[in-house]
Amino acid sequence: MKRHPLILIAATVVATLAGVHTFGCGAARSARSLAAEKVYVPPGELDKYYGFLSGGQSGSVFVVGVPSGRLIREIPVFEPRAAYGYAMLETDARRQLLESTGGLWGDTHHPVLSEKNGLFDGEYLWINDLANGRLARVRLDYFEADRIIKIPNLQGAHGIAVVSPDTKYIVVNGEFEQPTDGLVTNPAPYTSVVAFVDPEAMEMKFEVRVNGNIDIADTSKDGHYSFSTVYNLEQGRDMGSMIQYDRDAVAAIDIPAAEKAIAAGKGDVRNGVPILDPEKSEGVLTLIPVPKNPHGVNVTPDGRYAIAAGKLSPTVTIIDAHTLKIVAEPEVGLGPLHTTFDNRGNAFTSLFLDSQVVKWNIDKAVTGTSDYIVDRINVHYNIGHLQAVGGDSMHPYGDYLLALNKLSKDQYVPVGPDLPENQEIIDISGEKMKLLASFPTPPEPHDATFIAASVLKPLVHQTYTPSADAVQAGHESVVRTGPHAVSVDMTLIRSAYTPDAFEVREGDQVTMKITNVETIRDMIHGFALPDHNLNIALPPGYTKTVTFDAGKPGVYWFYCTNFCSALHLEMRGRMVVQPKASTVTLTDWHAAENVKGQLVPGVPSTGDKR
Ligand code: K7E
Ligand code: CUA
Ligand code: CA
Repeated sequence: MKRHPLILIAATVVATLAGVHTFGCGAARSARSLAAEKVYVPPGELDKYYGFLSGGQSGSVFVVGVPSGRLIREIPVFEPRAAYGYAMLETDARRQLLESTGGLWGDTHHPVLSEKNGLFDGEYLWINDLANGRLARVRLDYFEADRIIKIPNLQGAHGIAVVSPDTKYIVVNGEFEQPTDGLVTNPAPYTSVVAFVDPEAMEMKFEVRVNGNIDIADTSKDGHYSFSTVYNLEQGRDMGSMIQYDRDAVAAIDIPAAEKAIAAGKGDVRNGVPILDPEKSEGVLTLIPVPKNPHGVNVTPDGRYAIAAGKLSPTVTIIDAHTLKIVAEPEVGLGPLHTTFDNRGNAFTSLFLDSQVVKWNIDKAVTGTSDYIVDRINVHYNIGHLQAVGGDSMHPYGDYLLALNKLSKDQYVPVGPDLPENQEIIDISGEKMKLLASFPTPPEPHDATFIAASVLKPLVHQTYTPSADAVQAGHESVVRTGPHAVSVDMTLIRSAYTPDAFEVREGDQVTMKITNVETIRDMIHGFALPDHNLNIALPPGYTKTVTFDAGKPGVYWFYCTNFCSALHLEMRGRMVVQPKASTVTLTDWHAAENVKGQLVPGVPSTGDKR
């Protein structure tokens, strides 16, 4: 293309002016590029940390890369999810389990990682369902929920924690109090329990009765105590009566003492679980008075202190985690909710009302040195949890912190009256905190936990190991197993179903065992069957058995929903449902088919089937 010289000159002038303009904003620009560089992960490179964010009322866990903030995966837990074929089918055992334990939804708040010697080992992640009193475990080698249990004798499974340093139990706090005998005929007094769950078997071990709406949990690093905040020592039934006292409590449970009392048969068994009444078992429960409707409790990485956030008091209470004595109660700001830690002796507390993160020095606060506040940074807006990478382990990494904000307000283009949640990544590697980047999430993460990619990545499986009953290539079959029952054994590999056609009759029950025989990571095939409410996703090596009603007579094309090759769209097949009275066989049906298809003028037909 030929350009007029004047246009070239004009373009040069504009470019020069733009250059001058850029130069004028140099300082602002370079602060931006510095921040961008800290969170920029170039295409093809990997994030340094896996972040696990609870999905709140999404009922799931979000997997986010840190520092990029990229959403890498959603792990469905308490909610069916079509994209992964999770708990979708009425006959699916996991769906039936969800239905029988509270429903096809959940409210996940607190993701916690398994520990060995106080280090995250990358084996499991646990997550609570506040609404329906459940606890789920996610296997991190498959990123898949493998166990879900209902916790008996409590309502509102809220705070959960791993008993350090080797994951002896998962602690689950029951927040909503219930009549003691579980009967509405005896409404007073109300009570609740802290539950101790075996992490491997996912079975109840014992419970300890605690009154007053047990909220957030953590444990001492030596595994001796569990700590739970209690915000309704008043045992009020409405908001006004819950804020009468100046102090509520942190409930410290002496775990070895509780185990001893259980072993001595001191528990009253209800719904198969022994419950300890602390009034009858001395030394099990200590109530430490802290102000006022406390929320979070977090143990320092060195295990010396448990720190309770005051919520309605502008203070945090620093408790000696061995003697259970209060050692200091410094002011930090308005609405303190949760605390996390770096590897240099600093704590970071979220301030819901101030919309800030405050950084403070633990030793200085304990010794009463006046300059214990190190820094404050504004977040957007009304922060709930915050979590520094590794801040909930004995070895924090100390470089990034995630602020999990409840309201995004003006931070994103509006998407209706309902706006996304706002997560912000803060650089905590220096003395001053620096806000680096933000990213929106669906509703509504509460807490997060992080593990180094170098630890977890090598543990993640490439494929599923085929189960003993997997369908082998070459051994596919269609067998009538009864007057009204047909079994189909099917394999999937790029990009075909074998068999790609089968025939059943109206009124038949169809049982399909489908194996994806691919051996390459991420080579997923779907099986979507129209008008049968059936879509499953099969990762490589995976076998799924489904049973469904044949439905109305007709031809139903099943097809692959996961893009798998250039011939993905051709990956399909047919289920033919014959009317009850029909005598046509599959052979007749093949023979009678129109095999030519429509001819394109001038293009010779190969004569193949359409
Ligand atoms: Cu503060 Cu459920 Cu952890 Cu929400 S809880 S914020
Ligand atoms: Cu298989 Cu697309
Ligand atoms: Ca209270």
